[in-house]
Amino acid sequence: MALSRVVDVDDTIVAIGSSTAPATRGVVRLSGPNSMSVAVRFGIQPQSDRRAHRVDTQIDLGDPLGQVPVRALIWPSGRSYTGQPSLELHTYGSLPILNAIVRGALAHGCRAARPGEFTLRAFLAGRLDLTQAEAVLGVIDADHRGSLDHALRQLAGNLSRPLESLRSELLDLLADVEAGLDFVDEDIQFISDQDLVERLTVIIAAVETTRDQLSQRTRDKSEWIVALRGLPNAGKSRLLNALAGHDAAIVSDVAGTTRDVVSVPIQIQNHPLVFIDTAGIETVQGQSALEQISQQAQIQASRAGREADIRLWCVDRSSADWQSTCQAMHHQAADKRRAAIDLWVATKSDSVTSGPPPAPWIATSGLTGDGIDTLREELVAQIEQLDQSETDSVAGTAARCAGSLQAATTAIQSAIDYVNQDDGHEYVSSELRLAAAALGEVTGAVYTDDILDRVFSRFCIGK
Ligand SMILES: Nc1nc2c(ncn2[C@@H]2O[C@H](COP(=O)(O)OP(=O)(O)OP(=O)(O)O)[C@@H](O)[C@H]2O)c(=O)[nH]1
Ligand SMILES: [Mg+2]
Repeated sequence: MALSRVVDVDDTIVAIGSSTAPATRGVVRLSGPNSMSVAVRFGIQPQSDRRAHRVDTQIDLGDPLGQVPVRALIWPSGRSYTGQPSLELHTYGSLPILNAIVRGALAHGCRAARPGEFTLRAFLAGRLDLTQAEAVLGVIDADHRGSLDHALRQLAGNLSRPLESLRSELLDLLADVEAGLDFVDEDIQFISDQDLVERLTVIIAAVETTRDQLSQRTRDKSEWIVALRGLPNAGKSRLLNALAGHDAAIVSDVAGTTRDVVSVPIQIQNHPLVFIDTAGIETVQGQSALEQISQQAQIQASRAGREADIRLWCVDRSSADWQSTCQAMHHQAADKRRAAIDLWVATKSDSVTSGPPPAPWIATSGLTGDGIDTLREELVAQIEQLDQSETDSVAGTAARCAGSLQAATTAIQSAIDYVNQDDGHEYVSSELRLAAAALGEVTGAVYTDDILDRVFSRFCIGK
C-alpha cells in the first residue's frame, strides 16, 4: 500500500462495513467531504443542522433490485468516527444489495476505501491513538476468529497512558535544556545537571518497566471464560460437574436449582478455563421476594453469557420439546455484544434411543460421562484458535512497540552519559529529542509513513 496516497483525506471513500458473509443486516460506510452530496444523490435528505441523525427511507438501486429500505445514519459535520462528514447505510445483509450501493456511491464520485482507511482517518483526526487503532484491528479479527478485544484494549490502555506522561516529562526537560542553550554564554541553567540526571534516571526505569510488562503480556496466557446456558433442568450443572470431575454445583430435578452464577476453574490440556454455571433461562414476572431473586438470577445469567468467550448451549436431548428449544436457544445466542464462540450441547443423551443429534450438536451425558471427552476436545480446538489469534495480534503491537521503547532507552542513556561527561547540552538535547520521538511512535503522537503503513495495511477493507 503506497502510503503517500492513503494519507489523502480529501476523497470521499466508500466500502461495505459489515461482514460479507450472509447476515441479517449489512452496512455501507462513506466518509469524506462529499458524503452529504452523495446522500442527496441517493435521494436521502440530510437535515441541515449539524447534529448526527438518522433517516429511514428507500433508495432505488435500479434493475433488478429496485427500491430497497435503508436506515441512513448521518454525521453532517466532523463529529463522527473519522472526524469527517460521514454516512452509514444500513440495510439487508445481502451482498448483491450492498455491492449495488457501493457501485452507486462510486458512480456518485466516491473512491473505494483501502484497507483500514476509515480507522486511519480516525487516527489522523485524533480520535484514536495508534495502539487503540490496533485494538480496532483486533476486534475485526475477533469478528472472524473469537474474542480478543479485551486483551488488545488492555494492552493499548496500559501502554499509552504511562508512555504519554513520560513523553511529556521528557519534552519538559528538553525545553529546560534548550532554554539553557540560548543562555550558554551567560552561564544560566534552567535545570541543574544533577537534577537532570536524576529525572532521566527515573524516566529510563519507567520505560524499562513498561517494556517488561509488554513482553510479560505477550507471554501470559489468559483465562478463557466458558458459560453454560440453557433452560432450567437442561442438565447444565451435572455437565459442569462431569467436566470438573467433582461436585462443583448442586444438581437436582427441581427446575431452577442454580441461582447464583457458580464459577469453576478447570484446566483442560494445560489451557486455563473458567466455567460459569448459570440459572436456567426463563421469564419471571411478579414482585414476590422469590420472584425478585429469580429475576436477579436471570440478569446475572444473561450477563455471564454476554461476557463469555465461549458459550455452551445445553438442550435436553430427551425432551419432547427438543426442536423448539433448539430454536429458542439459537435465538438467545443471537443476542451478543461481542464475538463469542457458541457450542451446541445435547445433554442427557443416555436417556434417548434415537440416533445422534445432527451436527453441530455434541451429544453428552453427565450421568455416564459419554461425550464429555469429545466436548473437551472441541473446547481445546476452539481455544487453541483463540490463543493463536490473540498471540498474533498482541505480538503485532508488541513487536512494533518494543523497538521504539529500546530506542528511547538508548537515547536517554546517551543523554545521561553526555551530562555526566560534561559534553555540552547540544548533544543532550538531541538525544532527548530522539527519545521523545521514539516514545511518541508507540502511541502515534509521532508517526512516519512507514509506521502507519505497517499498522494500517493489516486492516481489512471497510474498517
Ligand atoms: N439421565 C440423565 N439425567 C440427567 C443428566 N444430567 C442431568 N440430569 C438430571 O436432570 C436434572 C437437572 O439437572 P441439573 O444439572 O441440575 O440441571 P440444570 O440445567 O443445572 O438446572 P437448573 O440449575 O435448574 O437450571 C437432575 O435431576 C439431573 O439428575 C444426564 O446426563 N442424564
Ligand atoms: Mg443448575
